[in-house]
Amino acid sequence: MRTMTVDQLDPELVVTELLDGEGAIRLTGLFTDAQVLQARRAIEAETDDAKLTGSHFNQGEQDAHLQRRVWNLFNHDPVFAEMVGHPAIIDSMRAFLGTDFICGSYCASRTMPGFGGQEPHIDYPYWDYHRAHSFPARINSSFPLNCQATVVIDPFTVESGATAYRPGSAAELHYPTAEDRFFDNYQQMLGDPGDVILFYGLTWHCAMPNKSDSGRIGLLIEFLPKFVTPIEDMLTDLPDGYLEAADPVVKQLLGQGYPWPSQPPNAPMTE
Ligand SMILES: O=C(O)CCC(=O)C(=O)O
Repeated sequence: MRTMTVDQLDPELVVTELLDGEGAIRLTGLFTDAQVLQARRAIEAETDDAKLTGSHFNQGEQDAHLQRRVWNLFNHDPVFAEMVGHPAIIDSMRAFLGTDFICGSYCASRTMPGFGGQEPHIDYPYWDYHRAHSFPARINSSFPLNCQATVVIDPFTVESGATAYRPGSAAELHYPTAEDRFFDNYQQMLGDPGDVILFYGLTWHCAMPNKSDSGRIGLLIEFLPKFVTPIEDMLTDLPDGYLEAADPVVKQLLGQGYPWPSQPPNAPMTE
């Protein structure tokens, strides 16, 4: 996986690497140890054994208690809004998805020791793409309608089960099946706390078994062009006044800059 520091970042390179290259790129050292620690403490507190409820699990996940989720991170510690708004992420997404892109989901995934790994999947066009008949004719991967970002909070190693992916698999929009023999040919998104891995959500990927003796936290962010419906409802539970007080980038990420749907349709935006 191509790796670069913030100083080396060229958003156009992100575009070519995600669309024409492996489909994933690692940006190193975006966040300080203090930010990472603050994020880790918040997720560990939320996913502590004593606090677990059904909302921490995905429906149908087999060993659900070993992959714990915290949804809508905008609604948790302020460090999460800081992280999603990092200029290196925002500049990359502006180049990849257009300047008015939004955030479609922002959650934490904490895999616990003994977690057995996920099924290979794609994140876009969402998890039901195996029902291909419910999507438009000739839907394809020729331009991006999604980007995923993983913020590495605990070391992403082979032992801790760093996300596995099939390089180049986004080139053809296809939900991976057993015939694709994903586990015969994959790489892992290895990274250090504070790194961010960007990948095109059509890339086949999955969390791998956690064979370490501690939890492995990653923050999973989905970005979308402004006109695509988010997968996660991040507005309903926000505290009163949150949006009014939010900075402009967070407002944009939460879809506040986009006028539609409205009745009647408002006039188009001007630059
Ligand atoms: O936690 C990971 O390594 C990836 C998780 C993932 O792909 C997902 O939950 O959709």
